[in-house]
Amino acid sequence: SVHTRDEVELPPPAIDNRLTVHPLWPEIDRISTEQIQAAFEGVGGEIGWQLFAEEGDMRMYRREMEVDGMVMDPLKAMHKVRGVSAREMCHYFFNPRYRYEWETTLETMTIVEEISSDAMVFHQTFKRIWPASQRDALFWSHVRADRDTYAVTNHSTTNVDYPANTGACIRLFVTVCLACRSSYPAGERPTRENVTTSIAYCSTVNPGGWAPAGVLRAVYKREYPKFLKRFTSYVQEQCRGKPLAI
Ligand code: 6CM
Repeated sequence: SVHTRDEVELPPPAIDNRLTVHPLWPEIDRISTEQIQAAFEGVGGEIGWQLFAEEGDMRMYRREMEVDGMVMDPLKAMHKVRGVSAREMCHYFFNPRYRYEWETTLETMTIVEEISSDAMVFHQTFKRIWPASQRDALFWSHVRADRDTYAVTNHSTTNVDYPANTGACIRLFVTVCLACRSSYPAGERPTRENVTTSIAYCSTVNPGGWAPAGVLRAVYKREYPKFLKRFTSYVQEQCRGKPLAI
């Protein structure tokens, strides 16, 4: 190539290489991409999805699935929330400083690793549900903007400092995706007053060890709608009176 004396090499673009060189990155990238693509795919016409909760704009579906007698029902929820943006939703879901304020099944949360500003590893213990043993989980969490979608993906991982099934807890395995899209009237600027965010929340939990199917399904049926209603109204409350972050 021909260079004149005045030309200088440009520095590389500002990428966060703490994330891209991390050994978990290929998995984080692949699973997040898959989850976000699947999140808004319909459940309506598909065989096996049953609507189990409906309230206002919220609809929750599950597919009954058992592997070796353990309940692994995939769950999918759709919701519409006014007055908050997709970005705000994901900010409050990802950021650990708010988690105890909306997550009611949580007993403890520890930050295991801060991979980058948009990826972390968490260890969490959950409240015990009688008559099953207490559960814990170790998962990475990643927030990203992907075209018109903001999303947080959580997926179980391992860490030598947090071995599974050594204490009182049984390790559960989770894949969760909260995907959000904002909309506002064509030709208008987005404001707190005219913005609506569509949410797709998908969750699959493998309980990791014996838990009575009936109890587990009853807990999910009660706790997932409670979580989504509580979390969305928490974000609305947090955002009230603040400028819209789009
Ligand atoms: O997605 C949710 N929360 C995130 C932040 O905490 C994260 C959590 C994933 C763990 C989901 C596990 C739920 C199981 C809780 C019940 C305890 C199980 C006991 C089993 C023995 C009978 O993605 C919101 C999760 C809302 C769950 C209702």
